[in-house]
Amino acid sequence: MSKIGIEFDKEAQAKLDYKLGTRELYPYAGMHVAETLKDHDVTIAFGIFGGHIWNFVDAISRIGIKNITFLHEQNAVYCGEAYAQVSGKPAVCYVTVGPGVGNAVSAVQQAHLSNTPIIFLCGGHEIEHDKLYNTIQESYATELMGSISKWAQRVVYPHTIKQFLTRAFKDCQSFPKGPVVMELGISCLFTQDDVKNKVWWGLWGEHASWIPEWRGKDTAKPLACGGDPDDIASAVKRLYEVDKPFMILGDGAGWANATEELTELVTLAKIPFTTRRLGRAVVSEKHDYYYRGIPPFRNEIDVMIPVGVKVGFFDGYGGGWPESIQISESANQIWTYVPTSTAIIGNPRVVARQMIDYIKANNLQPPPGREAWLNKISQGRADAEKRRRDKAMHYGFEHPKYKKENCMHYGYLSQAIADYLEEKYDSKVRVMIDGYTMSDYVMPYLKAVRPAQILSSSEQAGIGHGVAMAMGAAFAQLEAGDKTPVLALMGDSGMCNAGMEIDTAARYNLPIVYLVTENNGWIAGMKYHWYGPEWDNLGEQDRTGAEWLGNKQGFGGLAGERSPRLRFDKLAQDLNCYGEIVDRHENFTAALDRCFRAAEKGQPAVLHCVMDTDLINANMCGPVYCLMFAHLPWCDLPPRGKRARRAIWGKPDKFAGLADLPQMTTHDSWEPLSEDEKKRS
Ligand SMILES: Cc1ncc(C[n+]2csc(CCOP(=O)(O)OP(=O)(O)O)c2C)c(N)n1
Ligand SMILES: [Mg+2]
Repeated sequence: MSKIGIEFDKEAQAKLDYKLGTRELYPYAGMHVAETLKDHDVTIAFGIFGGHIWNFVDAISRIGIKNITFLHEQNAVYCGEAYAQVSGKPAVCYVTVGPGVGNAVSAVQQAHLSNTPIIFLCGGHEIEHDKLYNTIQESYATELMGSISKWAQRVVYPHTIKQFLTRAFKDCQSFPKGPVVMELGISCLFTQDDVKNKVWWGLWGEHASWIPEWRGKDTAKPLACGGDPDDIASAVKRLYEVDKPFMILGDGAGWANATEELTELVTLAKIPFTTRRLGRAVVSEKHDYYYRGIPPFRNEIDVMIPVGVKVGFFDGYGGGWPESIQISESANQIWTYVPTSTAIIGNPRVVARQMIDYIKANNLQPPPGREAWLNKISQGRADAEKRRRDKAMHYGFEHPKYKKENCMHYGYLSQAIADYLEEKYDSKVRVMIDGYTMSDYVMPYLKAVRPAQILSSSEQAGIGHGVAMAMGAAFAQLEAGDKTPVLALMGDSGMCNAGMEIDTAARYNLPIVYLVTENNGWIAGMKYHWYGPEWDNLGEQDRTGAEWLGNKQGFGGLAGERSPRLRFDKLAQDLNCYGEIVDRHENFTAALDRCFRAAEKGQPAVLHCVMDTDLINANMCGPVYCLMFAHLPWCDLPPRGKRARRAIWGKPDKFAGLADLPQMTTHDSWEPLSEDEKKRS
């Protein structure tokens, strides 16, 4: 056992020639924090120190927990989120009061949306100056974060720290999981423990608030519940009546650690399935019954079984779903807009086991029509895979544009990445999804074979999180003895947003490859669809080349274009990472391989990929974005914007004026723009 601080070591204290507490603060608030973390098997904590929190940051280290120091609080918490998702344990993140709390907001919000358990510890200013705005670093974490956490608590007395923190560990892991904010302010630090004797005269003693290891060896484990046996029976019976069930494994299935049980269930009951987010590869995506996404013949599905799925925006709120059997660990995530024959509240691992037991006890056999359904699914999967590969190759190095120009196509890269990961790593590499354009192309190509393999910003749909999430995934893997490199798919602007943090990845020798799809800014290609080549639809002052405050701007618009373009490979090299740049398809895989080799040796790598700047995420011209751009007058739209708007919203009950125009079809977002299409109208 490594050396621990003397304040945690009773034997060492006995040998001291003075009484602890006469020459220093003892006991102190940080001790209670550190001891509670230790009780909950915490091994690592992520954050940035500050005056108000040194007491617990130091204690965390002195008790033997590893501190990871970041450059920006946002990244410490993003890192914690991925660490929790990969390790299955709550992450501990800490920030100082004021600026630290402010900087952490986006990431705490994301963890709240992704239902990830985080113990978020922050400092607090002294209560006696509340709302006077006359002290240093005033912040109100409980108010600021009240709506983006499961529970936000200001702890005032040191003797209550263990009680609140122990409860925080229990609550953050109960479904729906989420971050718990604990503000441990100056009052906590400088009030002495014996205040309880002064206030309550010690009426209830220590145990009234806290007992050590309240659940014995299970203290750190999440609580789990099973389903109502009557609901289990009716769900299983229904599954064995119908020919064409389809299961969706979501976040809740991932958190439940249900690989063994769910694999047995889908195999035994012959249920085709797809996987979402943290549910990806809870059952391997190489399983025979796997289908990527919901099949195009979805109308044939007769019973849908969402398991731990947040049926929301990204599922079209379940619109058009048939009868469903919903399984979730919390009533909070049983969706009342989904037509439901049975709703089971229970941990997916426990519920799957209950269902298996019922099937076996009753010796049930799937109906005869099930085989044809399974065949259809597997044929559909093979066809879709072939279609995807053919399409990617069509835009590969034989394509005239990429023979001629030094830039690459997102579709080709998607296939090349998936092939590389399969060939070298049996598709076991964890992938962080960040770059907006790349995310649209790459998702169907990635294959996952182990849980928490494809991580994203979930409903937050942010950018920049991938830099530190890759670090969290790497820390969790390394703790488990797994040195497989982690791949972060970054957009160039997301990389600018958070990319200095690769310095931290380098300091801790993390095996990460940052693949940056550089397209000269924030989706620069959108100008050809909605604005015009010179950002013509913006005000004069924002157009390309406009003069402003006496200076001629090299570029204009909204995308942050620049000339010369940024060089992430050079930035990486200066930050002690490996860096390369690649701009041709035929050189891509070898460059990617060199980056993985560097990462394997513990040097984070950055692969700057020069992309075709014309290409955009298909959603930019899909129904939602066509509405987001519906304010731009038709007469001002470039050709692709016109086509998309006419094709999607040109309906008499929507835009009657559009409906009167001749019909148009939307373009394929994979197809590079022609010179004509780059014109304004
Ligand atoms: C934090 C945050 N700010 C703004 C947005 C809105 N947004 C969505 S995608 C995008 C552009 C992303 O640019 P980049 O990271 O370069 O990726 P690209 O799509 O260009 O590949 C923006 C600004 C967001 N999702 N998150
Ligand atoms: Mg970009």
